[in-house]
Amino acid sequence: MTSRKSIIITSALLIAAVALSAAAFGGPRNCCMAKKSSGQERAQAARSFEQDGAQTAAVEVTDKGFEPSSLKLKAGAPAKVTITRKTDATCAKEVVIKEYKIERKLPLNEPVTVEFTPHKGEFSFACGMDMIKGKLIVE
Ligand SMILES: [Cu+2]
Repeated sequence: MTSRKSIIITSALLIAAVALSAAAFGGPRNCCMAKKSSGQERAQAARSFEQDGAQTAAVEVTDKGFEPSSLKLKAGAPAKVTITRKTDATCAKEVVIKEYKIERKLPLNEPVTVEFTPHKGEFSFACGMDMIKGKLIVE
């Protein structure tokens, strides 16, 4: 093999490797496949009340998904749920609560507070692609 040929082969291999890794890690559709169900087992309830009767809860987006992944709220009282995205490692860069028609972008490390008055039932909140999920339990 001449050295010229091996240079050509080496650069062809490099280009192929770059293209492959771009395909594997590039698409936002791939980003939360691996994280899909993690965080679900760690369901904890988080609830507190402000003096004016509004209930507040805080959720973080970590590499495990939404933490806690389950929130308990009281039906009929205004709720303020603050979501802070702490990681770039998942695709949960926005939060969607379909039942309450809420869709908000989650800038990194910036608390975003959504307000709604929950009614009784169980509702999900999720990333924009409905892959990383959490649960609202309203009693
Ligand atoms: Cu997603």
